[in-house]
Amino acid sequence: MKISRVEAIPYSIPYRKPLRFASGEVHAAEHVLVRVHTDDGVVGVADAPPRPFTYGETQGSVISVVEGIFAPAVVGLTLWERESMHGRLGRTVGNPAARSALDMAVWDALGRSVDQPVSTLLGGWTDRMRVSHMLGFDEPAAMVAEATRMREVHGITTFKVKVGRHPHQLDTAVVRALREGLGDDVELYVDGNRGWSASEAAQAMAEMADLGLLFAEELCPADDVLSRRWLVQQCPVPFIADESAVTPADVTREILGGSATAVSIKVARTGFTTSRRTHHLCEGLGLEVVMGNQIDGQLGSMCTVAFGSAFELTSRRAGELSNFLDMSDDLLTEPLEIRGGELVVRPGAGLGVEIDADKLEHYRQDR
Ligand code: MUC
Ligand code: MG
Repeated sequence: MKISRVEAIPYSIPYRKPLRFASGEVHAAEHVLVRVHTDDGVVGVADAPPRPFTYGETQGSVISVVEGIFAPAVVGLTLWERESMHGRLGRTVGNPAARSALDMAVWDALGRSVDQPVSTLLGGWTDRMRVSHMLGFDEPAAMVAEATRMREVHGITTFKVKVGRHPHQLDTAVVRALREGLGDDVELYVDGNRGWSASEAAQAMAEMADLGLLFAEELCPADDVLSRRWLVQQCPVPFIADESAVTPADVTREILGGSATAVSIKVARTGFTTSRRTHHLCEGLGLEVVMGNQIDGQLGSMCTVAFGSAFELTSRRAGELSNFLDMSDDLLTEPLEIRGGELVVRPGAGLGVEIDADKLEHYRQDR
């Protein structure tokens, strides 16, 4: 059960439809597949989606830190020694997607070794999550049409709307069109990816006051410290910290400082080991939690549902689990399916998914 080798494999899969938001846009899943091998032949996998516009990582930096620093730090540890691993990886700052993929691949390998699903090892609260679909920037009619199709085809009734454009009326018009087009039964919330100033955000929230929003997320930069607190104080719905609260220490700082009142947990940047700490912290503080999406493929989405379904708090709200629907292809042997607005944990050991060797061969970029 000792870790004997770690691989970091770059691959690229085009998106059918790019996702556009205030801090960037994604046209292809240029990710790194991390595989952890043990001396008794078990292989665990997870995915690292580098997001340079949020955390500064690139495919190259993920491969470099995994191969050069993280792999030598964990080879020789057993799969049970996850806290030792966490401590060793913690000696290197930053690199959240690289660290998380390695952590989750170890959990997958552990689950396979003991023949248990990762979600059971983590907590086993339920086996499914409701799905929230993220709507990227577009014209109001196109965004209403996409949401309508998601409801008809997949049964999704919760939508996160990307906002943060200028003038802000571009976005408030979309949210109004969604509410009018989809009716009162759908849940709507907004994510600004730091695109507005605090005063623009306050104005936009006032203009959307009658639209029954569930949450507001990162409407202005957390680095605008005092104006962000001013905004959060007057926000009529929970204000989610996403990219401003990556580590548990960030969560503590942002929440106690009055810069957010809810938290997005993304396993793509905190793995399972640190996400568990964040979950416990949020539970202790009495915060609402949303399972977020780092624009993940199917493997990353399976990791999110494995974690989100493991606890009552993380499965209470719909999780952001559907970005993979915009990809032209993926790496799993059995594609994920969102049915009745839900994504269900695969029953097998570990993450319950297998990588299709032919697809990986086709999309990998290191050959
Ligand atoms: C999100 O919730 O912000 C877009 C940028 C990023 O870092 O994650 C995505 C989704
Ligand atoms: Mg966000």
